[in-house]
Amino acid sequence: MKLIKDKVAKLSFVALLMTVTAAMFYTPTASAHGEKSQAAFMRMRTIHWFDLNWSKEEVAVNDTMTISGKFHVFAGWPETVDKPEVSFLNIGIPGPVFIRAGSWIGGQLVPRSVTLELGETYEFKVLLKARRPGDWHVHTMMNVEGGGPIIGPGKWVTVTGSMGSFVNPITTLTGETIDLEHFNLGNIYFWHAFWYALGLAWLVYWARKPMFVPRSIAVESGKADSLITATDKKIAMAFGAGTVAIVAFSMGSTNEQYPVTTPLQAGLMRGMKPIEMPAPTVSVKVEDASYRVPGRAMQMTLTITNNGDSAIRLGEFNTAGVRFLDPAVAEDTTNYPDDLLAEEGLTVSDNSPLAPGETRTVEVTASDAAWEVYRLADLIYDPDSRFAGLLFFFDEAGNRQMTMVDAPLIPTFI
Ligand SMILES: [Cu+2]
Repeated sequence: MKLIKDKVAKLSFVALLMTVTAAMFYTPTASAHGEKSQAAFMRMRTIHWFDLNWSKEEVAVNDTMTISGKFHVFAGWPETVDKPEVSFLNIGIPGPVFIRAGSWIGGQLVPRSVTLELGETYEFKVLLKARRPGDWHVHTMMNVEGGGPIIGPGKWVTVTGSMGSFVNPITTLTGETIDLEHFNLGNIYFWHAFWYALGLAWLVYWARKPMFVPRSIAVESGKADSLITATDKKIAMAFGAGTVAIVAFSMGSTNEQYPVTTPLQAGLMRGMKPIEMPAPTVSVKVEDASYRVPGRAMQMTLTITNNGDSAIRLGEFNTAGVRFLDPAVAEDTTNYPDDLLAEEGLTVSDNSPLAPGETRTVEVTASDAAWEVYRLADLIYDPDSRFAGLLFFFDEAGNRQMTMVDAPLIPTFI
């Protein structure tokens, strides 16, 4: 009996060891950085990123790459997120592994916060210059004041080379070319060290003599004055006057060295130019929409009317950065991040060409692991069970048009 017990104990110990070892060696690659944990309805009902393009997947230190695309600011913006009156086009990376050499919305450089209008679609571009070697998951993102970060799709980009060779040269309006990576560092080190040393010198001057008990006794016995000698007073004056003199002198010399300086440039940029989107010739009505809990898919019943003059087919449904495609109609050619791309994720009950003037009600299923991986299934925990997304229709010539859908999304349970 005892033998069996020992054996069981030994075996379970081995099993435990194996589990621990396996756990230590299991390093899952994070493929999302923050967005998964955000409320699903917020991600579906704020900013829709589409037509994204990462110009490179591998880039050497000092080389540049661009992320470009479009984003639609959803008109049914959630109450708890402030309207994007003050927003900032950011990039989601773990620190400056790239530097942002430029960012544009509608062709306008946007180093400051901008005002975005609900319901509008904008074009953007971000120019990144590689700085730190590694594999980085690069996201587009929008910071909304009073709302928080709205994270767009992320894609892995590899930076090669060595960070030591990174340079960030700029030519100032006074004609000097400086490297922002190192500019003025020596000066900052010098002045901080200088003033720190001066503070230490003052402390050391007094700390040469006994500091606490003898002085306390002197003060208590009424001989406080004896603690500060005439020399002490002179030294104190020297420190005081010297500090003022050094401040005044170095201020003057700095002004001489940099005669032209401007204040920090700041302030909201209004009047961002949206894309003139052609009025869609297809109209879509969401009759109902549901998702199974638990499950990996959502279903919509859509009534589609083609008001244009060419037959159309539904090619894509895009929500929260996840793209569901019907492979018979649309194919991704942009190397969209795998984990967000459901190449065969969209099934339409009848996706035969819809002739001009025709109306058809179809069942659409958007299904992919991404629905669960990106926790859109977690809509069940949200206080507003509504979704929104983009539908892309293609005519016979391959022209695309976009329509917005937005409706309640009702869970169904087994
Ligand atoms: Cu990420």
